[in-house]
Amino acid sequence: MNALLHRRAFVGSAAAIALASGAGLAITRAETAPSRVVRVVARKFEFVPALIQARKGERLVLEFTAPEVPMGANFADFGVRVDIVPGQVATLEFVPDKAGTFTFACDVFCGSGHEDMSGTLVVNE
Ligand SMILES: [Cu+2]
Repeated sequence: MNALLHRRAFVGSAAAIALASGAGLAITRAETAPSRVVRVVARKFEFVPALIQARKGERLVLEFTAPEVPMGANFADFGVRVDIVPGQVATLEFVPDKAGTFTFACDVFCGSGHEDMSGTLVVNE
């Protein structure tokens, strides 16, 4: 009787471990869904890097910092933008849904070179 109880408990544990493993696998898959992280510095009056490569359908995670003054990054072709505040990391996530070459620009006035402050996003198929 004791042995039977023990076995049943063991089987129960194995099932629990299998369930936990399955759940862990699902979480891992979600976390590792295709994504590309790019750190971009917005400084007077350029984005570094000025060229960002992405892939259509792949989540793009942009982490902006601005060491000098408040900036903005506007990807008008994709309808997304973010404010970049000195001392903080501004994260902008989106999934480019079309391929091509697009311009993004600073949309927060930051000084004499503001109007020319832009970068290029290349989205590959
Ligand atoms: Cu600006």
